[in-house]
Amino acid sequence: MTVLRRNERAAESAHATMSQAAEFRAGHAAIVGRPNVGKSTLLNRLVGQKISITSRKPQTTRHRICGIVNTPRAQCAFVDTPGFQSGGSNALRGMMNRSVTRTLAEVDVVVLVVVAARFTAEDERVAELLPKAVPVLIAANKVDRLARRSQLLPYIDALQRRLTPHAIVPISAQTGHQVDTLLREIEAHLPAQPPLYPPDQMTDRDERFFAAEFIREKIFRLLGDELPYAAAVSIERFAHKGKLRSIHATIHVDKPSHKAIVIGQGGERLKVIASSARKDMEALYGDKIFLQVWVKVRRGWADDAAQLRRFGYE
Ligand SMILES: Nc1nc2c(ncn2[C@@H]2O[C@H](COP(=O)(O)OP(=O)(O)OP(=O)(O)O)[C@@H](O)[C@H]2O)c(=O)[nH]1
Ligand SMILES: [Mg+2]
Repeated sequence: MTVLRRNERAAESAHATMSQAAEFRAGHAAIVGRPNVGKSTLLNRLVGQKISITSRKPQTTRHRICGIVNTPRAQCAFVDTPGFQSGGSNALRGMMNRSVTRTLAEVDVVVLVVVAARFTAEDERVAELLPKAVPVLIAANKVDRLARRSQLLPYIDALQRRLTPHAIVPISAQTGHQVDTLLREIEAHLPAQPPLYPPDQMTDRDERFFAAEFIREKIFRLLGDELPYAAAVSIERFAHKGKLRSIHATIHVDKPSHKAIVIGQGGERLKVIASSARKDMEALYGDKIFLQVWVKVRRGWADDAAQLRRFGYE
């Protein structure tokens, strides 16, 4: 599989800084939390590239994705996970939750993301899943939205007593506020060992994956509340011709009425979905894209294990 690489200059400078540290640390950190707290926004901020899709709607992330961050002292592979969902279930939700628990079993550090000054029953259920043997850091996100900063100290105190994490760092993944402080805390809890990934590797996913994900993001961002959950994207063709990538994608929806909504009047909505996804792909790959998108009705795909595997759900 071809994984996505950093450009040469960024890789060289990462390599130069990485070799300076006396005691180098490296490992994996899981980013977990209930849906919509800002896990994927945090991953993108840490990596400095948009690799994980985000939206105002909960349950945007469906696939585990790893983003690798190199600093002078450490290499940290962050694993973004789907928001953990309690209650009701279909095959898709089961797979998403299993991907969270599997990730928790594999990492050196856990970053539990919560929304600053809030701790809900759903947060509590995620906290109960956390392994006892692994250091847990809490990122209290969206501090830019806090009406009163004075809310923060009592909140941190209460959380510290309740969950006894190794640290609580108030951050804003959106503005970048204190994300560096969080990163330094995480580094300090990684095992001392050489880097696990080559310095030019940015993620564990290939270009096909991002093509499908960026299309799905536009569906989440541009369509009404119900429809995004009933849509999946597959890549039929991904061909390189010189510097041009030619991509054929299919959006699978549950019902014929959904198909009409995705396509829109005179195909307008589908055009907007495709062109904004193409711009994201061009920004990430640094080359031109020719993208064609079709819409197909596939009833019950979210409850069909074979279909889910076809769409890349593990
Ligand atoms: N104001 C503010 N909004 C944020 C911040 N971080 C994330 N958001 C917004 O919160 C919403 C959810 O962000 P995501 O990163 O998609 O959240 P997530 O936890 O990955 O969500 P799921 O994948 O659905 O579990 C988006 O609209 C983000 O723009 C922040 O620091 N401040
Ligand atoms: Mg997410």
